[in-house]
Amino acid sequence: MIDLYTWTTPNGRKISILLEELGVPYKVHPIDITRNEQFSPEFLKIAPNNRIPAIVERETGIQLMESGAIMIYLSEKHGRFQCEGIEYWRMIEWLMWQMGGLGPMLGQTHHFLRYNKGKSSYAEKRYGDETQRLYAVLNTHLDERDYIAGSNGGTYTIADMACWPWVSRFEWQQIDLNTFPNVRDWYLQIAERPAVQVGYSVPKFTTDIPMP
Ligand SMILES: N[C@@H](CCC(=O)N[C@@H](CS)C(=O)NCC(=O)O)C(=O)O
Repeated sequence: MIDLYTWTTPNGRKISILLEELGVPYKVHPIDITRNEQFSPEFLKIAPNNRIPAIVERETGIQLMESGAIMIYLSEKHGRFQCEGIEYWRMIEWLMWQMGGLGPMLGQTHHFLRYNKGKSSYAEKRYGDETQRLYAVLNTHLDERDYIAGSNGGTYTIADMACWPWVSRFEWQQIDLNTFPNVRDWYLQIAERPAVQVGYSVPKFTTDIPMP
């Protein structure tokens, strides 16, 4: 049994989607980051960086923060949603790309293009341009591939599950997904998965999965 500490954000949804895909039992503990619950002393014992998501595995007592580490741990433990050989490293490469680039940059884009529009034209241009660049990189990578890693067109892995919830906020990022057709097709294919549809609404329903 996994205790999942999460909120309705892309980083949180990565883990609920993975747990749904794995079919692993888990108990959801909502941490409302709009009410600063991520700073509570109880949560800080599990996640000292005061960010969701975090997990506790009851059987082993293992506590983990950082969505990338959680995804690697769970997928390796269950031997699923992984690649082999060099493609394992391709998967890790793109997981790191998401953790170091797509997530942090698009997070800034949400701040400056959605929540604080008009406050800084410099930041709007910087993060808007970077968002376009990152989508173009993913679009080129998905040319002639169905999934981010794996041979022969790719296989659905944690690299896809890590990137997908960030792309699901394309409207917040002022991205027209139709201008990145490979990303759009990849996004729509993953959106059809029942586990993604359930995991998207953890810890609670906010909206239907956005459609381009
Ligand atoms: N690198 C971390 C980032 C986690 C993160 O930024 N979580 C956000 C929600 S998506 C959060 O908890 N924010 C709370 C805050 O900014 O205080 C991960 O991937 O787990």
